[in-house]
Amino acid sequence: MENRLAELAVELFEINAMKFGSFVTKAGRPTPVCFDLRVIISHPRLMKSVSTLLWTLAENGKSASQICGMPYTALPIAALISAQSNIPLLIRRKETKSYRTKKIIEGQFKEGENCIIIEDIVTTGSSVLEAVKDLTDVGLKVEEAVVILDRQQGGDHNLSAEGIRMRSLYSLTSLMQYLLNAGKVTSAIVQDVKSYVEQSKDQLNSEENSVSRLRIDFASRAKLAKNPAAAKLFNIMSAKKSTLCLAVDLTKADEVLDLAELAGPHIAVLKTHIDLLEDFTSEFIDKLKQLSKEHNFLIMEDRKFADIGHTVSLQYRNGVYKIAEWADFVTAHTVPGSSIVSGLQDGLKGIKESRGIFLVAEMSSEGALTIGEYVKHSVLLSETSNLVAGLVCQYNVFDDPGLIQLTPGIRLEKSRDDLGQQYKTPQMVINAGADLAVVGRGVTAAQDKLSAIIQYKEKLWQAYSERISN
Ligand code: 6AU
Repeated sequence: MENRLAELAVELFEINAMKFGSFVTKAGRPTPVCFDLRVIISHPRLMKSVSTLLWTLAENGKSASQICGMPYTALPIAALISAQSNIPLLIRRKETKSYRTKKIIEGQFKEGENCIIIEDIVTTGSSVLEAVKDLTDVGLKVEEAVVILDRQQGGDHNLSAEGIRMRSLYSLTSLMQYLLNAGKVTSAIVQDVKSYVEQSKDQLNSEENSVSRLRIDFASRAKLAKNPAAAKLFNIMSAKKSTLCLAVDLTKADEVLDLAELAGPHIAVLKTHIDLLEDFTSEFIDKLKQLSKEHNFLIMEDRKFADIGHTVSLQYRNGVYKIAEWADFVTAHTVPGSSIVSGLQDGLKGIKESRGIFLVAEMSSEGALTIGEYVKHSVLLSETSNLVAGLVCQYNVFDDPGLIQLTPGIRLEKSRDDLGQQYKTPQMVINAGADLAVVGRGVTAAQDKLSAIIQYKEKLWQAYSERISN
């Protein structure tokens, strides 16, 4: 293997798959080396060697029943591996065809099949992680990625944090050593690349130390929260050792109150859809508020406001429910833009208690349109007002440790319901950045509700404790 890697390194150099000098990366950082592995497709013999070597490297891959090649360079290589190994190929589209006929993974497969990813170059690992998300969303399992080159910019670390083992033919350092041994580059160039790799590591360490909210405990994050209700919630989660937000999607007021009484000591938040109640009264609210004081939990009305500022202000403050008067938190869609926040702020005139909004950046339902730029803009919107307490999302899409990630779609087993809801396990959501975890039918449909509540609370807390100590 060693000799073949040494030969291949020289061959790649000779077809100009890499260049040395002063370049700038897509992210705007200077780099002494740049790669264009696409040129390999013009050299069929090289294509064959690369695919054979990659497949030799794959360990678990051989038990995989699907291979996914990343467009563009790794796709034809994956096709060769597929033909040689007789394992079917999947293609992950870069763009979906359209919202209606959205099919991001092309090829035939069954849920639960194991898939290995083939990629050409990994920098931070974000492209591979996006592919992992799409593949797991359609029910495939991914545990391994084999790549030609690891640029040593945190990809290995980021992938293993998500449970993906990466194997690479070359690291930037080993590639340079092969080229130096073959007399293709000078030791000055090797030194340049070495310093660049070291600098990148320092930068990654400092970025990680400064922004990773996932490693900071809730008590410390309480001090970083700009929204007072969010600070209060961080302290409750910390004191009660609970990240559980119970979704009481029931239709009778007494049933909600009974469950609130039972769950109260174990939950951080009780989440209502108040318009589900067939027998709503203001006494119900008084009793719920009383229970929230007694058991130290906060109340979230999952209203998902989504209209113009003037309308949401009225919907928040007036009508039958007068939500602003009793809900510590509400949820809101970001589709109207910044007026959703100013409208809700307007609805709070005269309210003295601290209140917070959770902006819905991503939804848990299959085929949700909350993707790409929509998510990014929702995160930007969260930075515009201290009324925002956090974001509703499925993945770690923001850095601010003072904001709370609320993630719904949780059951003990990865599964789905008949109406598009998609569930992940407690550990999966906490690893994907969830701070506050929404469980609904996992509890409301359980025979023994109290033991279900305790089981979810403990599993979630254990995953959180592991996350902050790792
Ligand atoms: O555990 P379940 O599926 O019984 O309930 C999930 C709860 C429901 C949904 O209205 C809510 O979580 N939800 C939310 C929010 C904001 O909480 C967002 C979302 O994307 N998906 C989702 O299920 O009360």
